[in-house]
Amino acid sequence: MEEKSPTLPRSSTMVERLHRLFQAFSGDDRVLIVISADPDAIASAMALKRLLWRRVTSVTVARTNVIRRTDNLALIHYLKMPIVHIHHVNLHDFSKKVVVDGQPRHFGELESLGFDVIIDHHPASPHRARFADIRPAYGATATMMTEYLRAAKIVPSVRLATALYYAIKTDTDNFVRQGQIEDVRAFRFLFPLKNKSMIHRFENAEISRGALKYFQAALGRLKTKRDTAFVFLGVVDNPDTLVILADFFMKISNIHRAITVGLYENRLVAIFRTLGIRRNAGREAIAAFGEFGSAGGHRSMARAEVPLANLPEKLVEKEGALERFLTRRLLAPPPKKEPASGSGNGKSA
Ligand SMILES: [Mn+2]
Repeated sequence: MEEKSPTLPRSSTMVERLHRLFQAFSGDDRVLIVISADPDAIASAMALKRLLWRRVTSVTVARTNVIRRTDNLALIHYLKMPIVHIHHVNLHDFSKKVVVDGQPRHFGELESLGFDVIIDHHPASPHRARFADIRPAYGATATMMTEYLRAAKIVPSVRLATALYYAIKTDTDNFVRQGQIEDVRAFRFLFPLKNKSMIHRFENAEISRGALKYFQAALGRLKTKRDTAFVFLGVVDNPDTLVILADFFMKISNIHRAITVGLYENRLVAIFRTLGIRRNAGREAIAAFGEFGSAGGHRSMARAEVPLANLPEKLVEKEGALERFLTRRLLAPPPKKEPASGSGNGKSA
C-alpha cells in the first residue's frame, strides 16, 4: 500500500534518512545509547542497535533511571538486552553518543556531553547533534524505528518486533492518547511478527509479589461509605502500590471514588480516583491536603504528598489518630450541586 506524500515518495524519504543516519557513524565507533528506560525507549534502543549491527565496533545501552515498574522489568528480562546504569559506564570510552525517545535537554547534566544523534518524538528542543530526527506528531519513537528498519529492509526478530509493538501500544495508550496513521501502519506491520503471549505477560505484570502483602492489608482495612472506598495503609515500601490499589478499588461495582493513603519516606502520600462526574479528584486532593503540602490533579485522578513534619503533631504521634483524621476528612459526603450547573469548571486554587 503506497500513500501520497507532497514531496518525495515516503519510502525514498526514509531511505534518505536512513543513509544520513548511517553516515553519522563509522566502523570504529564505540556507541553509547542513553535512554530513560520505558518500553518505547528500550525498544527504540534495541532497534538502533540492530540497525548499527556490523556497522560500528560496539553499542552500549545505558539508562539514567531506576527501573521499578514490574512490566518494564518483565520486558527487559524477555529482551535479554543488557542495559547498564549510566553511573556504571565510563563516558570517555565512547566515540559517539546517541539519545533515543528523549532529547539532550531531558538529561540534565548529561546534556553537556554533546550528543551526535537524536531520534525522538517529543517536542523539539535546541540541540547541536549532527543527525537529529525529531517528529513530535508521532505517537512513539518505536514507530520511527520501525520505519528505519523497513527502509533498511530488516525484518525484526520476534523479540525486537514484540518490544516495538508493545512500545507503540503503551506510548499511544492503545491509540487513545496520541497516534497517527504512521503509528497504525507500524503497528500493523509488527502485528504478525510479535509474540502475543509475551505482550499479554507484560500487560499483566503490574503487580509485584512484594505488593501482594499490601493487598491483603488493604482488604482488611478497607472502609467503604456510599460510593467511596478508602484505605490507610501505614508505611509502604513503594508509593506505586497505592496507585495500583486505588485503581483496583475503582473496579468494585458502585464504587465511584477511591482514596488510598500511605506513608513513604516521612511523607504522607494520598492517591485519589473518581469517575470525575459529580466529584473532582484534583479539587478534593487540594481541599484535603493543600494546606499541608503539594496536592492536585485532574477531575478523575489526583495525588497529594505531605511531609509528615507539616501535619499537626498530635496526628503523627498518637496511634490511630492519623487514620481517624483521614477518615473524617476523606469520607465526608460529596458537595451538593445542581446537576445542570457549571460544566467542567475543573480549575481551582
Ligand atoms: Mn516515547
